[in-house]
Amino acid sequence: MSSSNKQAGSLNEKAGISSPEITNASAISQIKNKRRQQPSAEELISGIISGNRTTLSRAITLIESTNQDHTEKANQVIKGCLSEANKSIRIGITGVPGVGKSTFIEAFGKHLTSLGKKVAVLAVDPSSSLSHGSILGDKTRMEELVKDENAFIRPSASGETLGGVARKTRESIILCEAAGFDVIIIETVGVGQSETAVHSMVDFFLLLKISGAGDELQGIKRGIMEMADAIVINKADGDNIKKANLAKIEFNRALHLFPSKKSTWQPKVTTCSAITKDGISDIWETISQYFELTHETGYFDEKRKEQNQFWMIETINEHLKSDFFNNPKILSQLDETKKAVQNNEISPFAAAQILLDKYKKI
Ligand SMILES: Nc1nc2c(ncn2[C@@H]2O[C@H](COP(=O)(O)OP(=O)(O)OP(=O)(O)O)[C@@H](O)[C@H]2O)c(=O)[nH]1
Ligand SMILES: [Mg+2]
Repeated sequence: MSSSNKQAGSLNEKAGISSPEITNASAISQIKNKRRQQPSAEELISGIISGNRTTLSRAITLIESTNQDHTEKANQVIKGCLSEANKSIRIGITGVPGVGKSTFIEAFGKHLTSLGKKVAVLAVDPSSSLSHGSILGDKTRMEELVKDENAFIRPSASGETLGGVARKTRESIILCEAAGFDVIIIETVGVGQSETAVHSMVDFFLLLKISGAGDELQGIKRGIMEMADAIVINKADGDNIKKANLAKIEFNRALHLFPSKKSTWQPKVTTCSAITKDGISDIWETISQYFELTHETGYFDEKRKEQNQFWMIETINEHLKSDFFNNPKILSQLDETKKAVQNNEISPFAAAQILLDKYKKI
């Protein structure tokens, strides 16, 4: 074997297969062109509604695209899916890195599919544009769920702003619901403001914790405790069980100090192990109780309506902001104005006003 052959051999697993003689170039290019053709909005809508996961993935990619043509098509698809959506339960899951979110979602998701539910897992993780999506790297942690035909797992959209990433996730929820997924899980890492964004797009918000050195409440943001409909202390297995039970008592005590929720739901604290699966089915029981209560009181629909309004305003905010900061006339003056503010030549408020006035005239 010559040395060049050896090189080729080390780069390719298999030698290339030459084209059979009956294929001709024009037929191949025709097939390739057909594959390249993008499906129409109608085709995407009917594919999604029939539960085709490949079409669903394609449509989500369209939502995530920043190309203006794609945005218009994505909007058509969302519109077409809206009437089919809304029949799901949306659950937000947050917790600091390493708490066991992925392992928990694997165990919880498998439990749900074993009950005949269809589960979609989406994420809001604005940092994922750097880390390439935490869920993607999680394929090993969610090994079983990834293979489950009743589950759909999609990593976080990458984007510069939390608002942008969150909006894309929210639109993806609609498509997943239209595709027949009845439980939508939205995962977020418990850092930054992403919990607030996720809280505003789900029906039930679950905070995942682990028992610490006894001082459980230390370092927990009060706002997150207040948002939680359930606090689940994970890794309650082996030597950890006792500590987890003590943590449960402490969290329960703390939760009683918060004012009661508008939903009238009293947040629950439970323990579980995502590894041994102990306590996983109880969590679903708790969530089901929440849905029973909020459907009965009408709070479920009321909250969704409020969330829709919130997202409308958020979308306008995002749009205006990006339109302003991407405007060439604003951009050309922004640095200079920033410097003037830095040098105390002008107050930040007056400087902002000048730029805003300029923008309004554009
Ligand atoms: N003993 C025990 N270990 C667990 C449990 N759940 C998760 N782990 C372990 O904790 C580590 C972190 O779990 P992940 O599921 O990756 O945690 P995560 O919250 O998704 O982490 P990030 O994706 O980095 O935010 C892994 O080594 C898991 O095996 C559990 O219930 N018991
Ligand atoms: Mg993870």
